Amino acid sequence: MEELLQQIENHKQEIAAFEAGNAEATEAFRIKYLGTKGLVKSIMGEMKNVPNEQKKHFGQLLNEFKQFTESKYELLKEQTSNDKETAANEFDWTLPGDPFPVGTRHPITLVRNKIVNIFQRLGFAIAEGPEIEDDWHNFGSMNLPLDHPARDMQDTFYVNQNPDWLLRTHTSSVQARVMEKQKPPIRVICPGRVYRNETISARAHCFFHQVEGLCIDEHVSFADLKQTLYYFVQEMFGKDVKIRFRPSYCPFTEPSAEMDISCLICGGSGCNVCKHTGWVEILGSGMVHPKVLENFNIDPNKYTGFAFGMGVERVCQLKYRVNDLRMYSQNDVRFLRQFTGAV
Ligand code: 2U9
Repeated sequence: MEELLQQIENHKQEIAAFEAGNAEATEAFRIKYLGTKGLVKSIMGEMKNVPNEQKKHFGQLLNEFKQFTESKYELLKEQTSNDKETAANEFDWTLPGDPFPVGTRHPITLVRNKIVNIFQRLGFAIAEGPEIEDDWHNFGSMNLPLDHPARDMQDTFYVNQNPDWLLRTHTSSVQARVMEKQKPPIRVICPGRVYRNETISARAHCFFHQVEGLCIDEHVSFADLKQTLYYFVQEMFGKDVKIRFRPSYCPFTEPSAEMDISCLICGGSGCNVCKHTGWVEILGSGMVHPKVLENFNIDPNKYTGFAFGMGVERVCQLKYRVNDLRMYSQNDVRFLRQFTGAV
């Protein structure tokens, strides 16, 4: 009997030390100790060899051994059989979700929207038109003579099938279409892509984006032009920025003037960006040429108008110091991402 007691003690130690890494090991434990041919059953079978006067004492010991083994099995089962469920219960549902990568608006879009929005607040309506234009809307009606260099194949993309068709070189063609349909008062802002036959470099591209404006009514003066553009600059670049006008030449405006703003980098004291002049050019403008008004049956003795045009890339360059035009169309996300939340 001593031997049996020793055996039970050894098994108890073995069982206590048993570790199950997974559900299969727990099942192996069950078969080994609690199965129909398992150890507990076989030790129970030893009862028949125990003398009668010791049966009660042994019976208690064996039952205790059986319960000990069963509770160990329950513990192993809990530890291993519900692996997945346990993992799910331990997941912290309050953690923030995985970031969802979203795109950003292109800087040209952001700046164009900002420009357009400023003029909309002044009562300008947005007008759009086709990128493939005819000679009249792009050049003829704009008072560009037949021998004007802009009309040259070297400067303008013509459509092969029809020599009268071209890729618009400015969005003035949109204003031409507005004037065809609508009579004064006219106040439109025309954003859009334009094309010019240029060799691509840091400073030139074969397409870029313009915003042009046109305001025609009775008694519209150069003072209106100046105040409108001054408001635009203050909204776009801030209240401290100064403006100046320089006389220039443009076939569709007379008089014409280029507008500079005080250099945003040095504030006017002189730096590389403004070539030490304190000023940078931002747009072209002028009073609509009487011939252009006549081309659309608008009486130049009754109506006057001002117009202006600017390159969106140029405004973007001044605002964000982009110094290579090619960046706008390379779609390098390292460049594009920098404008998240800008403007
Ligand atoms: C109509 C009449 C007049 C639009 C104008 C400019 C002056 C001008 C350039 C600025 C830089 C083009 O993008 S750029 O290369 N624009 O200098 N544009 S006045 O004048 C118009 C437009 C439409 C019917």
